[in-house]
Order: sequence, then structure tokens, then C-alpha cells
Amino acid sequence: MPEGGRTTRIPLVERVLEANDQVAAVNRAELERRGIFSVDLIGAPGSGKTALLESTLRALKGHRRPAVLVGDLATRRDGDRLARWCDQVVQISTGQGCHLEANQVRDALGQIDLDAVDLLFIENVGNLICPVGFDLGQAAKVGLFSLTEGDDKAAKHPYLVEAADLLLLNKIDLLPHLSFDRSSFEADVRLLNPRVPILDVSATTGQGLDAWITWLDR
Ligand SMILES: Nc1nc2c(ncn2[C@@H]2O[C@H](COP(=O)(O)OP(=O)(O)OP(=O)(O)O)[C@@H](O)[C@H]2O)c(=O)[nH]1
Ligand SMILES: [Mg+2]
Ligand SMILES: [Zn+2]
Repeated sequence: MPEGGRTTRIPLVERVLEANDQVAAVNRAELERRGIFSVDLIGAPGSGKTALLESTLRALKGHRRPAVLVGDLATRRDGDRLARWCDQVVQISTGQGCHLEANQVRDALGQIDLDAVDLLFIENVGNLICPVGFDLGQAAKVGLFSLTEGDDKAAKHPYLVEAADLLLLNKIDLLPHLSFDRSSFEADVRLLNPRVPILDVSATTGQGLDAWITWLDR
């Protein structure tokens, strides 16, 4: 092994993350300088990230100036859904990538009129695992779980729960129809992250959206 070769000893994944973090820091500095509050929304495929953003954008109309970046492997469908509620939407095609990276956000920010934005939502690729490790430069990480995934998912995805500034529990309208144990879900969360707020929401009925919007307005 070459002597003193620090770079040769750093595992590849660490170097990838280091490079990502440098770009994330540039994103963060720019967003902060402009006073744009930014949220990285992380949740499993089908948990309702886009649905939640659709109802959020509808509720924010005329009250905030949002923009949305949305990551997806292969389609523009989420971007098209969101564009009905927001005129600044950028769809990021990740190809085979199962998470967003800071340089993709950097490029996408260049396609937005940031002077006209005070709130940035980033819908990450549907995945509870690696998006947690890639800083995008966001102000807050929001973890979205939903009832249809089962009440054990917080315990099975500890890194998201630990890293989250807020957890949303979506599809709460389905509680009467599923055997989801709400208190067991919360107990698992509390073991990992004693203080993170948990908001029960339904993107479909609008239940709990007020509390989410109040949190965004903080
Ligand atoms: N009953 C109910 N259904 C919901 C709710 N939120 C989302 N859904 C449904 O769940 C399905 C998936 O919602 P999406 O918003 O596409 O989920 P997503 O997390 O954006 O999915 P990906 O982008 O593919 O990862 C859709 O059929 C929604 O209508 C909710 O609060 N209640
Ligand atoms: Mg989506
Ligand atoms: Zn990934």
C-alpha cells in the first residue's frame, strides 16, 4: 500500500459523500442567503409524497412562493402533477439513481427563478434508505411514512427517523381500515428520536395539513 496515501485509504463511498457535501454546502449557503426555507421530503415509493405536495401547494396558493424539485428514475409524471399547482417545478431524472444528489439540486436550482421563491420543496426518489445519507443543502429533512406501509417501518428505517427534523404519518384517513398500531409506531420513533415532531396527515382528506403548514411557516 502506498505510504501516507490518505486518499487511497478513504473508502470510495466516503469520498463520494465528501464531494456531495461540498456541493450541498454551496446549495445551503445560496438558499440561506436568499432566505429560502428548503425541505427534503423523503419517503417510500407510494407513501404519498407527491400527493402531500399537491395538497400543500394548493393550500399555500397566494400565501407563499413555492418551488418544487422532484426526483424520479424514469417519468415526468410527478412533475406534471405538481405543475398544476406551482409554476416553478423541475423534474430531475435520476436514471438508475435511487436518490438525489447535491449536484442535481445545484443544476435544478439554476433552472428556477430563485428571486420569486421563498419555500423550496425537494421530493426525493421514493426510497427510505440512501436519500438519508446524501445532504442536498436543505434546511430540513422531513420523513414521510404512511399507514399502508405498516407500523414497523420507523423501527426498520432508523437512519431516517434519527435524521428527520419532522415526521409525517400520511394516509391517516385509512386508520379505521388497517391494523396499523399508531402507538407502537410512535414508541419506535421515540426510542430513536425523542424529540422529533410527528404529524398525522392525510393528503387526500386534508386532515392535519394545518399543522404541517404551521410547521412550514415557523
Ligand atoms: N387514502 C389515501 N391515499 C393516499 C394519500 N396520499 C396518497 N395517497 C395515494 O397513494 C398513492 C401514491 O401517492 P403518490 O403521491 O404518488 O406517492 P409518492 O410517495 O409520491 O410515490 P413515488 O413518487 O412513486 O415514490 C396514490 O394513489 C395516492 O392517491 C392519503 O393521505 N390517503
Ligand atoms: Mg411522487
Ligand atoms: Zn440511492
